[in-house]
Amino acid sequence: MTNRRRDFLRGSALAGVAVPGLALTRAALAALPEPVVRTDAATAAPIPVDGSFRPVVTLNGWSLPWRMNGEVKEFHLVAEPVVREIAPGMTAHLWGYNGSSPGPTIEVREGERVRIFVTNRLPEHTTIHWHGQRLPNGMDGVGGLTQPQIPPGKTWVYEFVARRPGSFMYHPHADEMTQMAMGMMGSWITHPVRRHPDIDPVDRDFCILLNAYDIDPGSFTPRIATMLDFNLWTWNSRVFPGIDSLNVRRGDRVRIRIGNLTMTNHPMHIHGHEFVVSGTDGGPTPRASRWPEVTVDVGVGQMRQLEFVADEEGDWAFHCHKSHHTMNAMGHEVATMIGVDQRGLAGRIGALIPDYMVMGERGMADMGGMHMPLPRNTLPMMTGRGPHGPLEMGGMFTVLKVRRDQPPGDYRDPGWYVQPPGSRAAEWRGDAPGIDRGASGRGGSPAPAATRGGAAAGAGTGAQSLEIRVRKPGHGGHGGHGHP
Ligand SMILES: [Cu+2]
Repeated sequence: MTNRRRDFLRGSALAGVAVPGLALTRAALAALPEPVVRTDAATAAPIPVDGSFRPVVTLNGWSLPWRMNGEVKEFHLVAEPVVREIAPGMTAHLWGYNGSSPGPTIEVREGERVRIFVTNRLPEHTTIHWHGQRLPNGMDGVGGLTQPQIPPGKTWVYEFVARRPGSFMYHPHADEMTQMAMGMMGSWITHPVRRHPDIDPVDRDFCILLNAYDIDPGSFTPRIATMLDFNLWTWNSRVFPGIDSLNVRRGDRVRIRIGNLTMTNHPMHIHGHEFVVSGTDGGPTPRASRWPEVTVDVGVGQMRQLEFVADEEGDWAFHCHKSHHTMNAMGHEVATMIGVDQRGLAGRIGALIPDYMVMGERGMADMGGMHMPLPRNTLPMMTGRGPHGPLEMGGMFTVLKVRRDQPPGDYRDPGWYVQPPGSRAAEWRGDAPGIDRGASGRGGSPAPAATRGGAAAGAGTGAQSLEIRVRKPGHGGHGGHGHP
């Protein structure tokens, strides 16, 4: 956790250098709230407030400071190009707000009048749509339908009352395919003004936007025409191991607000606990409609609030359950080589193709411990190290860290969990009887596969015959990650 004020100052200075060409004069800016900018990807401490609500913690993000102008809460968003660290070792050239992608989280109280100044420093026009809000039609931010687009260099003003409490999002409704593929989005939280029958106070309140990018290894700018074949599955424009852990005290009531602005659904899964969905972008769910889950699908354009009591100590995986979404970019044209004896193959092919490398003979786990030469500005496909070895994860994965001694209100990483002696899975050292395959008629274990040719391997003879087809057809034809 870093000092916010210092970061803001440093961020402002950096942004001034990185994004020249500000169209506003100094005099014009004086009438607007100072645009606060933050460019680093550390999780910021919750914004200090007067105690009227418990602020959220945006994972690898921050909440936007405001100015009170009479009874009106004023914010200033600046749509602009940003440089985002996706994880240590890779940065992306994105578009965002106030120095970051996603933009800062906006936090208000139910019933407040809110005024948002939006300055456009992009090379093309934009708007902001306030996803899920009740507001006057002219404030809905749909370019061409409810307002003309905001031209480059101009500042427009939105103003409405935050009428209902809940978890919302904001994003452009102008050249959407480009602007959302480039990272323009943010979270909006409206806290209840008083105790709401369907909203419980919580001890920790986290906020995550699911997004996705298609950035070729070695390049910096997303391909914006991609519809499904993204290769970086991100939370708040970060991938594991760049996503901070969720650090909580044992017994804390925890809320995680998750919005999905990717082009596919994400089944979000938490280990070791059951949660309920306490709200959507439609508002708090009635208590009678809640049931325990360990996975909830967050559809495209949806928001889900997960809530649970963190009563089991440990390091618990928290991830999207689509296994391709917990991996980073790679060449997905790779053939499945499981079961193929590749001994000697690399040398023979290497004579034809320098730098050729065989992989995946025993599954892809070999990759987790492998140090492959990578192009500049990309990440290993399966990476991260835990206390017991390689984690073999990337993308939409992080860790929920539950500790009895995590101080209240302290969000710092407590390090890895030390399991009580004798409570971890371990190697069996007793007798191991053979496997009786009985009725299968095959009798005994199949012999190890021998390689013949490259495509199919015949192993054993007669009743033990087992044919393994190892080259899977049709890659790229069913929503994979490859670039056709
Ligand atoms: Cu997913």
